[in-house]
Formats: sequence, structure tokens, C-alpha cells
Amino acid sequence: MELKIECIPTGEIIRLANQDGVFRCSNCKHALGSDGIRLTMESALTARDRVGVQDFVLLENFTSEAAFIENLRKRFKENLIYTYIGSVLVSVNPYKELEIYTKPHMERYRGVSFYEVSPHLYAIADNSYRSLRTERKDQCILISGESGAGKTEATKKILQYYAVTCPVSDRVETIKDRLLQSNPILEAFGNAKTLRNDNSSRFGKYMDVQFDYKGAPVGGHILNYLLEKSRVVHQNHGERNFHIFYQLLEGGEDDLLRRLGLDKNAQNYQYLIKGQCAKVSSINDKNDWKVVRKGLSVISFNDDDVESLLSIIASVLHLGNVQFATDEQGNAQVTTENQIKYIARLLGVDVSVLREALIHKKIIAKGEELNSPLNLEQAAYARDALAKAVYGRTFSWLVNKINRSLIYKEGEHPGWGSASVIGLLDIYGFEVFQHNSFEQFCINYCNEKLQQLFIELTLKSEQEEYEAEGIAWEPVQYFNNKIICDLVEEKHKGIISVLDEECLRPGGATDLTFLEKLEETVKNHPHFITHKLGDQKTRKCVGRDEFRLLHYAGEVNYNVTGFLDKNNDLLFRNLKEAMCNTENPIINQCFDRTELTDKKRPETAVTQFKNSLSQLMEILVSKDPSYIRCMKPNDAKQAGRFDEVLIRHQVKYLGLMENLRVRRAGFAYRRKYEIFLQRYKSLCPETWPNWDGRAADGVGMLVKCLNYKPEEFKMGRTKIFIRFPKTLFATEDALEERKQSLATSIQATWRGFH
Ligand code: AD9
Ligand code: MG
Repeated sequence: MELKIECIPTGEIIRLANQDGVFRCSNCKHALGSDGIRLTMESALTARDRVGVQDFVLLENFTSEAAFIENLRKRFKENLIYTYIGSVLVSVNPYKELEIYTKPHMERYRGVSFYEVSPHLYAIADNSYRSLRTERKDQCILISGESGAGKTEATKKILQYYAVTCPVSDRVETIKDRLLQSNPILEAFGNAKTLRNDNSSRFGKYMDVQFDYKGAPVGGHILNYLLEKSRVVHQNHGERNFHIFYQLLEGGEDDLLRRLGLDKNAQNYQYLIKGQCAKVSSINDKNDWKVVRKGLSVISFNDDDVESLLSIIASVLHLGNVQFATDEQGNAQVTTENQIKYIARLLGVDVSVLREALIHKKIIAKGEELNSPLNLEQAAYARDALAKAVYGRTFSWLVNKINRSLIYKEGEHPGWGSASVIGLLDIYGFEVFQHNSFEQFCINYCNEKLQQLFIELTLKSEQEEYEAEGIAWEPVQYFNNKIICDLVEEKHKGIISVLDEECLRPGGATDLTFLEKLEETVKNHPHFITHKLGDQKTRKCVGRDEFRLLHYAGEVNYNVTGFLDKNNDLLFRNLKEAMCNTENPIINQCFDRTELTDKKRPETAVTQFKNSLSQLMEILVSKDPSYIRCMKPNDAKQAGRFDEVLIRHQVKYLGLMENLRVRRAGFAYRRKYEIFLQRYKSLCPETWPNWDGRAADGVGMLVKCLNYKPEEFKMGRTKIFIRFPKTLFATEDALEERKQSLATSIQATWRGFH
């Protein structure tokens, strides 16, 4: 005999098994009545006053933002960080380790219907996996939220869930390891401490996990988006460069550091001290270094690969220390010869070629090559451009190398057809700093696109469900942020077009002329403001070298300084030539000779980004999406602090109220007939203990028994739709009473055994 009892506060089902006359929990094996189990009949639905509702659609006052936030707060205080809006998971970063990611937890969610267990990442992960298996349709999980909200952590936890719960074979073990190990490597090279997050992703990542017909993970592929390269040469106060630099200095063996010409003190490297915070209390660079080294070996890096890779990282540090002085003619000369020697050796290029390339610019005039000397400022620019190019291209190379180690070879095993995939999107969140530049512009534009996709797809799927169930759809009003996406990306008229045009314009184009052009082109746009455009009050808040965008997520002032340079992303020709003649095998693959002969101007950074985003959107719409909306509870990265103002802001910009409104447009609650019947069948003599007929008819019986009024519900093709939460709660309370009497009888039985 097995009994199911729900526990507080999670509403999870404990299975009680009768073993030798004693009722024991089938999870922890404790006997009923002992410390391990509290026999309580309170379920998450009935404990709603204390722990809130686990699905926002069950809020009585669903249009009230205050009620929404109160529900989040109640749950957060009880460490219940996950809540649904229908099938969308809302997550609040707890900033502390919770005991909810253990193997038993994973097991609890495996193959279990979405609503039978409390809200969790694993429920989303499992649901996608089951849809993939049963419907054979590719899935994707879109994780969004602002910087520090928990997107990367969520992605990793989902990956771990698949690694633990999916079927295995020998090859799968290796792939699983590689999928998991790719994370710390990419984080080392692509994450950094920012003011918002100590482990902030400075690149976007979309990862496909491929599953074979048995449901085992057999391969993967990563797409990376726009790495914030400027961080290599500059960091704002309180921020760091990419983790790998500090890891190498802290963790690198003496021998290795000697070969790379490095010492352990981060203070000795110009590129590491701009933000004045080399040490971060929450980060253990030494340990992380070990993890990265292990990871590299798992994704089939041999010793030579590692040496080449670290040589590049070291060369960047040396580049930062290269200095120049002017000669009598005012031309730049290298004054740090030692550094140049190291860099040349580490990058496998000729010393004199490198030295000359750093202080000259090759111009081709009337078919003749001229080597024109650079001044101090230009030389420093060339040096930084080289550092960024070398680092940025190495990062892309690394992603490729990981991808090669994750390739799923069709036909490698007999019976394996083409794999189906679950895509995980973890991209930099919306961010606003005191000073926002080109990078924030790109990041926030990307979030704008994702928000648009979210709105379109959730609305669409809601509408489709109504249609599929044969229930009339009532249109909902919502804010569509397409207007802002257009402002940024529209051909000829959008900000990107204007920026590109200024970048191409020969002579005289500066960041400020870009701003002027922008004012001419997009004036009168309701979401665009400068110190000349917009109403009196707002204008004052925008500097002369700034423009303000009214994003769906909030207002951001962008300073145009550096926009042209960053968008052009120029590397002088002689430096490219020097790099093409390298003996470092990685650099060799990063710089291609065709770049030197190609007459076509390379695409600007923002256009490349725009194109890759539009490809990403195509990938995403071709799959069945699930959503995780992450929030951060405070700006201090502290556990237990729920800052209502901050939360309200995120609720607004994540469009959660809008989302809830769409979801609640007609009906608060809907369930498959089978599930509804299973849960409530004990409340009707006709359906209890077993119903032999169609589930829909059983539910028909049940609602008659429960006295549902016609306006309270509708019967769809496969689901019952209930209009008001109070109807459901009344049913739930009835069930509670019924269980209480059942509990009394169990306890009587239990006492009988003692
Ligand atoms: V960014 O846009 O890349 O700057 P993310 O990715 O949204 O940002 P991240 O996942 O890195 O944020 O989370 C930030 C920090 O919050 C982590 O380093 C953890 O310390 C903390 N965190 C996030 N989620 C959890 C969690 N589920 N449990 C415990 C968490 N701590
Ligand atoms: Mg992240």
C-alpha cells in the first residue's frame, strides 16, 4: 500500500510506503511520526496565506502589482525562490546556497508532471526534455533577467540536471563531462567582476545540447555573441579584467610563469589595475585555475595547446606594459624593449617586425606602400587594438575548439538518427551603469530583441492554446517594444544605420558628428532623447555627449565617446601582417591571410552583432520555447534582503504583470482532464476510487458534484479551464477536509501498529 501526502511548505508529495507494518517515507525512509516526517495535510495551495501561491495565476487580485510583489516576498522569506506564471518560471536569486539542487531533488522532478511538484528549474528542464522525447520537437529554454539575477547559475543547474538524469553510455560520459567542463573554461575567459556581478558574463552564449533517440546527451554546440573586448585594456573602477588573467597569476606554477615571463603580482600589469580591485573576496582564483586546467584536459587540449593558449594570455599582459616615448620628430618609439621581446616570443612573431608594426601605419597610396610613423596616442591605440584583437579572436577560437570536442557524429553508432536538441540561452542581462557606452548599447539592444520575442511567443502560444481547445480568444492589450527595436535597427533610419554611415564617411567623422546625425535622423522618436531633444526636464538629465533611450526596461543614457572606434574595431594592417606570420598555432588559426587581400571592408561590430542576433532569433522561433525570468532581490549581493523598489522595477521591465494578464485573460487555471480528475476524484462518489470512462466525462461528473456554475469554467478539448482562483481554492479546501479525515484514519492505523 502506498499513500501520498503533501508536506509544507513546498507542497511536494511524500510517498509513504508500508514496510513491515510501519509507514515510511519512500524518500528518506524515516518512519511516519518520527522526526523525518511531519504528518501534515497543509498543501502549498492551502498554505497560501503564509507561503503565497506557487502560481501567480492563482492570485485573487491578479492585476495588482502590490499583490504580485507581496507573493514574491512571502515566498522569498520562506526560501521558495521559484514561482510560476502559468508555464513561465520566475526565479529570485537567493544569494545563498539552498539545499534544493541535490540528487534526490533531481529525482523528484524526473518524469513528473509539471504541476505535481513545487516550482523549480528542474520542472522546466524536465518538461522540455519530455516534450523533446514525446513530440520530437526541438526545444529551447530562454533565461533572461538583469545582470546578477542568476541566469548563468540557472543554465549550469539545468545542464547538471540533464547530466544526472539522462540515460548514459560510454560516449555519453565523455560528452557529458565536456558539456559540463566547457562552462568553467568559458567563464574564465569570458566572465569578469563588474559592479553588478562578481561573475558577470561578458559574452552571450547559446548552447545546443543534442540528444539521441534514447534520450542520452550525445553532443553539443555553442554559439557565442559579442565578447566585451574593451575590458581587456580598460576596466571601470571596482571592476576586473577577465578572470583568466588573475587565475594564471595566482595559480600558475612557478615554472610556467617563468616561461611566460610573468610574476605573481597583478599590480605589475597595467591591464589589470585600471579598476583597482585585483582581489575579490567571493572569488578564489587559485582554485578556479585548477578547475580550468582540468577542464582544458577534458576537452582534449594537449600540453602544447595549453602552452600556446597561455602564451597568448601572457602576451596580452606584456602588451599592456609596452610604453612609448616620442623622438625629436614627435614619432612614437618603443621604450620597453624587454616586453616586446617577450610578446614576440609568446606570439611567435619576429621582434623587429612587431616593434615596427606597433609604431607605424602602412598606407597604400597610388599603388605604393608607405610606412607612416605614429604619434604617441596612435601607438597606444594600435597596442590596445592588438591586445583586444588577439584576446577576442582567441576567445572565438576557444569556443570553436570546445565545439569540435562536442561534435555529434551521425552514424557513429548504429541506430542513431539525427539528434534532437534543447537549446539554452544565457546572454548578458540588461544593464545600466553610471557611465554606459557602446557595449551597454549592444547588450541592451539584445535584451530588447529577446523581450520582443518573449511577448510575441507567449501571446501566440496562449492564443494557439485557446484555439486548439476550441475556446474563444479575447484580445489583450499589451506594450509591444517593437518600436524600440525599430529605433535601433531599422534600415537607413535606425541608430545602427546612422552609426555605420558615420564609420564609413571619409574624413571628419567623430563621435559627436555621429550624435548630430542621430539627432537629425531620429528626432521626434518618443523613445529617443538628447540634450537638445525632448521635454525641458528630461533634456537636462542628458549630457552633451550622450543620448538617452527609453528602453522597455528603463531609461539609459549612452555616452557616445568611443562609439566610432569600437564599432570600426580597426586593427592596423601591419599588425595584421605581423600576426599572419606567426608560429603560435592558435594565433595562426585566428589570423587569416585573406584578410590582407580582401578589398571588401569588414562588417562593423554592431552590424555583425545585429546579424548574429537575427540568426539567433530564427533559431529560437524554430523551437518550442520555455522561459525562466530571473530577478535579483538587492544590489548588495546579500542573502535574505528583499528590496521592494528593485523588485518592482524588474517586475515591470520583465513585463511580468503583462505576462500574467495575458495568461489570466480568460481563465486563471487550466489542467489536462486526466490530471484534474486524478487530483480531485475523491470528492465525487461517481469518480472515486476509479473512473472507467473518458477523463473529460469524469471531470464533467466531478464539476457537477462540486456545483461549479456555468460561468466558472469551460470544457476544452483536452483541458478544463477555470475562470476564478476562488473556485479552485474552494475545491482545494474540500480536498483538504477529505484528506484530514484520511489522515486521522492513517494515524489510527499507525497507532494500531505500536
Ligand atoms: V550577468 O548578466 O552574466 O552579469 P547572471 O548570469 O544573471 O548575471 P549569475 O548567474 O552569475 O547572474 O548569478 C550571480 C551570482 O548570484 C552567482 O555568482 C551566485 O553567487 C548567486 N546566485 C545566482 N543564482 C543562485 C542560486 N540559484 N542559488 C544560489 C545563486 N546563488
Ligand atoms: Mg551570466
